[in-house]
Amino acid sequence: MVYFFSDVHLGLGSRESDRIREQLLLRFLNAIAPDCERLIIVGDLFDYWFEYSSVTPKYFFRILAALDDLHKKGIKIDYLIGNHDFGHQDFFEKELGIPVLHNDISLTLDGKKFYIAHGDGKAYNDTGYLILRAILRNKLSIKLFQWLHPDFGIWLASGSSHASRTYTDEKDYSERDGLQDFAEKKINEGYDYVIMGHRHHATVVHFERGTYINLGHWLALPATFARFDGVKLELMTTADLGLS
Ligand SMILES: [Mn+2]
Repeated sequence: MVYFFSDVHLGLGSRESDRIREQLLLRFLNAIAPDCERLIIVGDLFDYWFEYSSVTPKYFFRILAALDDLHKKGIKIDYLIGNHDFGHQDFFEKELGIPVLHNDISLTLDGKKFYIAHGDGKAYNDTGYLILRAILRNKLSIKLFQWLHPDFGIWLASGSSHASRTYTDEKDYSERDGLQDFAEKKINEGYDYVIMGHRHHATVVHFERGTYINLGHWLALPATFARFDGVKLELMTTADLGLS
């Protein structure tokens, strides 16, 4: 089985409300471990992530330990970053052995072609956001950030995460959904499945030649995720696994 999830946004809101998401994700990782061969995280696992040469955000250690356990059990994990959790250096790669991917993924699983993207920058009129993203992810901005005290730096990072949310949330998706149109384009190029997150709206759209799934989010329960069993891709909820 290959599992996909996105938009858990760990670190969002009060510590108490965040613990609910954290516990659910821990139970989810535990529940899928027996049959999971590969886990693909499709962005915004964290509401903010910013690391220094010797410091990482402290509230995420249980999740990091759980991912480390899965990886040690031989489960391949791919972590595609989103518009919130982009401040990575080498911690995931070096300490956990989990690659952090900065670009969309194209891969073939059991003969099916998958196109996987977080989804930011895919809506219409997203040029302003793409510029903001280029600045935030710029190597020099990240270097300058390194000189700030971590408490201040992470406070700023969670602030820019808020700005990113406000920016992308205020997008008018009502007339046409740029993500869905993007998915349709990819399917017409020959992909069987397109998987994205970011919109916080779980969706399954069947086109003539393929299917688009938006993974939804973990900010309300039950949380949503997708599973590919080698034949079909399904959108599921944590309630389907007996978790709520
Ligand atoms: Mn996002």
